[in-house]
Amino acid sequence: MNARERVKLALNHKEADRVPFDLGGTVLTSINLHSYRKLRKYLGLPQVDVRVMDIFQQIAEVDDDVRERLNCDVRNVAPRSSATFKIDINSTDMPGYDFFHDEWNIGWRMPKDGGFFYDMFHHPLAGATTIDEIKNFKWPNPTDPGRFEGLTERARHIGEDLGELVIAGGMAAGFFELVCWTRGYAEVYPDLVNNVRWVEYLMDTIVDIKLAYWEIALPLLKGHVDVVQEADDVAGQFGLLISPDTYRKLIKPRHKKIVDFIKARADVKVFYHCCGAIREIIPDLIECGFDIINPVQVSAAGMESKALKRDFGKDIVFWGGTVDTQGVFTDGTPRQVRDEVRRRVDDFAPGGGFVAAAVHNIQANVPPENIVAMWEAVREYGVYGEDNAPGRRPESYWEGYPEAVAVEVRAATSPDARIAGRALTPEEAAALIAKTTITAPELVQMRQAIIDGSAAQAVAAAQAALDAKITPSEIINDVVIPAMEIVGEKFECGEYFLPEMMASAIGAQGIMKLLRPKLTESGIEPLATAVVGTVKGDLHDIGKNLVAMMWEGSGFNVIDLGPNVAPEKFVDAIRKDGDVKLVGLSALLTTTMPMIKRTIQAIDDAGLRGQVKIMVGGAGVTQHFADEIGADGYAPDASAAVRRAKELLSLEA
Ligand code: B1M
Repeated sequence: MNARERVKLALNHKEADRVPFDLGGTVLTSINLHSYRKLRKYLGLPQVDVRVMDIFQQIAEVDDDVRERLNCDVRNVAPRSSATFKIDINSTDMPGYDFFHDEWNIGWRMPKDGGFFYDMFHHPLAGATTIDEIKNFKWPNPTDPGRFEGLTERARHIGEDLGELVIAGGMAAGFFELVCWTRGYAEVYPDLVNNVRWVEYLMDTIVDIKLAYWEIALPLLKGHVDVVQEADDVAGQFGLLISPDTYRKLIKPRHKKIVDFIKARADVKVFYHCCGAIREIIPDLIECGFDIINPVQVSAAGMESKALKRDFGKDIVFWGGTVDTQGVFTDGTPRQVRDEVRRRVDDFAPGGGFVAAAVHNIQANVPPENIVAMWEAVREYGVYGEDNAPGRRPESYWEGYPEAVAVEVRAATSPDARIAGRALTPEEAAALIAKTTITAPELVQMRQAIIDGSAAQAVAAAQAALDAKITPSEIINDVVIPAMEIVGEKFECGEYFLPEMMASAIGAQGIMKLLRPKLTESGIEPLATAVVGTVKGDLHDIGKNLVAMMWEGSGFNVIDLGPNVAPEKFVDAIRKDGDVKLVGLSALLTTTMPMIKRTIQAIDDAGLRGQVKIMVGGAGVTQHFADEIGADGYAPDASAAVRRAKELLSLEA
């Protein structure tokens, strides 16, 4: 049986000779350049000029010698770049960074010092308000002939000469990802609440570009390609980023359109990549026609492997999920990695429907011995056979196996999980409203506008309240803060998601901006001054922004240093303001979590530790981690971050 036959059996929910293994088969199951070099050395293979598979993510094209050694079963066929566009990296004009603009005019940069990836710094449609701006935007040409050069021949070679499974990537990322990248996350999420027509127009424009590409590519690939790859991140660590309703109304119909379009033109399976806690929409993904999900982030809420297989294993293939990359893969011993893989193989592999791969690209901090331990364990425990196969092990097989892998499995079973969210009951909502005592119509209107995420109306109502001689402190204490508490409750119980919360926070921020000069005039102080940022090397800023907005909406003066903030910048900011009482450090990557500790150390070394309380958070951060590194507080989400900040500073909650 060759590799292609093996994977095809798995994709058809049948057991082959063994579980197929993927490393480097897609841009989402590959390996960071640094860890790849280390892996080659560990395997005793000669150092080579490592080719970059994806410049943005700085991942390696896995060479044939590694593929042979690790018996990789999948290979990617990707379009070439357009004949009229070439990436031009500029290393001089942005101090501290290499940067370039891609063919969507999205700006990407990578820190020269200690950077592992390129990340976005420019969103070309940020600030756009009209549909004409979308129409007149210079979109890439999906039918540029350069893209299709040699596509058929390369796919044929992989499938027929090499006998490996052929997976085709598209001309760009997923449609919703491109919406986020061209517009900017900070604007897209609120758009989903109060600029829906505009954002739908943008979605459709991008879907059409993608389909125009597939219209030409699929006839060229037909008969040679087995899987087509799509991706759109719509989930975080503890739940979906957008509500299931928003997914169903705005994203799902377009996903279905793309899948139908592809399947009408080629007999392929469609692979869907979405990080995080997606359990709630797996039935929707199945309805859309997706056949495969990746990366199966088993450390996210509700993504427990056994339950996923039990509930969805007949209808969807799990491609990934073999080892928790937020915990055991980086922090564990090879023995722990083997134990984790053994458990995941036993959960996912019975009856086929499983392609073993790490959760997402292997990051720069994963030791090579753990990568090899993962592979060995897949080979050892993933053999299908009569007696000792996954799902058919005798009792004795599990003797001596640890009850649970010693390394913490993060959110999967966490009480912070926000899956299966529910709306506040009318009684709960009424009880929250009853806590506020306002009656003036401007204030009642303002409260409602904040809760509904109607920023312009909220600010207009605040202006009307000022005109009616209502004082700024009444507006803040009786309306803004209680309204944001209600928003926080709705978020925590799972009624509100990122878009609703951001839209509300924008309203609250707008009011605070309006009131700030008046507060200064009347000598009214903010609750406290806070400095917040995502630590150096980490460019995830959606969660940090939300925390900053919620703090601001709750009466704090917030100095937001942005993403990728070096320890000394935090120190400078604390010194410069002189009145900072709270420092917020956010990190989402296991590679950058140690930077939180270094930042705390820098604040300590500068003699400022006694002056501030330090709160930490982010997808992989836990209370346990916070305690270990000596932070004063941790919060799992932005709403809890407000409560925790007030507790830390002994302010009235
Ligand atoms: Co990335 N990413 N990403 N990513 N990304 C994660 C974090 C990942 C868990 C996905 C996965 O494994 N499947 C993974 C990390 C794995 C690991 O650490 N081992 C990962 C990876 C690997 C990467 C890259 C390395 C990909 C690659 O290989 N190149 C790359 C690195 C970029 C970099 O930082 N240098 C990368 C890039 C990106 C995008 C650019 C595409 C995008 C970020 C866009 C942006 O932020 N501007 C992105 C996204 C969107 C995600 C996921 C899908 C979602 C993160 C998010 O925005 N959540 C994420 C999956 C996941 O989280 N499981 C993933 C929504 C947000 C509201 O939640 O940020 O958790 P969160 O914030 C919450 C709480 O955590 C808390 O409150 C917030 C609001 O409730 N909180 C705090 C946050 N900070 C706090 C601070 C506090 C208190 C609470 O006190 C101060």
